[in-house]
Amino acid sequence: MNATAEKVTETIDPETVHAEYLKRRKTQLKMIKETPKEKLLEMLYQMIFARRFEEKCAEVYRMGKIGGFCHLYIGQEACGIGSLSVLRPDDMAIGSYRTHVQAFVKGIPAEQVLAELYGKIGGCVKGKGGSMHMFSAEHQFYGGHGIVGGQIGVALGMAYAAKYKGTDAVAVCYFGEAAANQGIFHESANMAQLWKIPVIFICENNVYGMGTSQARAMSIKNIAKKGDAYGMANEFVDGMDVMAVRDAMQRAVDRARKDGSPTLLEVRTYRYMGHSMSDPGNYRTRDEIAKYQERDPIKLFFDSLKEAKVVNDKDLEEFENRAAAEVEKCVEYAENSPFPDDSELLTDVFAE
Ligand SMILES: Cc1ncc(C[n+]2csc(CCOP(=O)(O)OP(=O)(O)O)c2C)c(N)n1
Repeated sequence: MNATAEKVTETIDPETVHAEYLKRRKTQLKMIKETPKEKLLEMLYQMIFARRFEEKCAEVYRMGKIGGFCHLYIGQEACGIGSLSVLRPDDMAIGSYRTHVQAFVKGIPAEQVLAELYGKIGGCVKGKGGSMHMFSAEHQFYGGHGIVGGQIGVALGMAYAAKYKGTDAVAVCYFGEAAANQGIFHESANMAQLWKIPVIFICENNVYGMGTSQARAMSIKNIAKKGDAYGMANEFVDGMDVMAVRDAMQRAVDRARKDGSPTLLEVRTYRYMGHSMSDPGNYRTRDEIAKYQERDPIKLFFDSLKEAKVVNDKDLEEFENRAAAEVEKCVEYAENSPFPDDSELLTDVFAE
């Protein structure tokens, strides 16, 4: 764990996190200079596309096109995109029910993610899983899990399998801060460190569970420190800074590939929307949301790239137009895909 992380985690206050961000701005610009331009542009585009995709999900959900639960990732883009940016295609990822973005960044075609939300046969699991259950073995994306923390033990098994087979692939596991209170987190952390299992635990601390703030539900503020209880490498990460997420993730991946050592990253972020589409959000104020939005991850990244002369305003406009057009293509695909046939009810239930 680094020393600055310790200081930042003492508060959830976005102003303090921002002050730390300004202090490491020079390092961030240096990192930008050292990263291939195509990678930077890809990440910026993915963040913009992710935002437009999720906004579209909200829109079509309200129109009654999507049934069941729907949890959006708006505000958290830097976490999924920064972390997945350092993975190889054979590395594995798994998450909670808030994983539309991780699913398509890991390689599942975005139109299949939207069709899955629509419950259509063209969805990545033929419309049988819906918003919470994106999955593709081909793209090494293992869900989509509705049980809070349930994916943590599965991630441990996935990473163990990679080690057992003698590959140097790693598994990354996303979960919310509320899931870090679950027993499965502690049992998995203990075993991961004891057996040197190449898993990277990414706790996406978006400040709230369903409607309960971390402060009301957890006896400590510093989730990264929970790794200390198991002797596990851990870091606090500014989750609104995509380069900081990428940087911390690179360290975690290097550690895991070298000798299987696991890492716990606490990525401090914020969700702009309700917990799910049915959450009116009465537990927080508009002012609070606005305060976090001042550190919008897309804006922060664009400003840095602009300062480093990697992009300009025209590029941004072009990305926005391209993202809007691609999202429309996803809608067209989902709308035109049929609902599954009744005969599909009995397939994919048990392994053959
Ligand atoms: C074992 C279990 N308990 C309770 C629930 C109900 N539930 C669904 S989401 C949620 C809050 C989880 O918050 P967090 O882990 O911080 O993730 P976030 O939704 O903020 O991404 C709860 C309590 C559940 N799905 N599973």
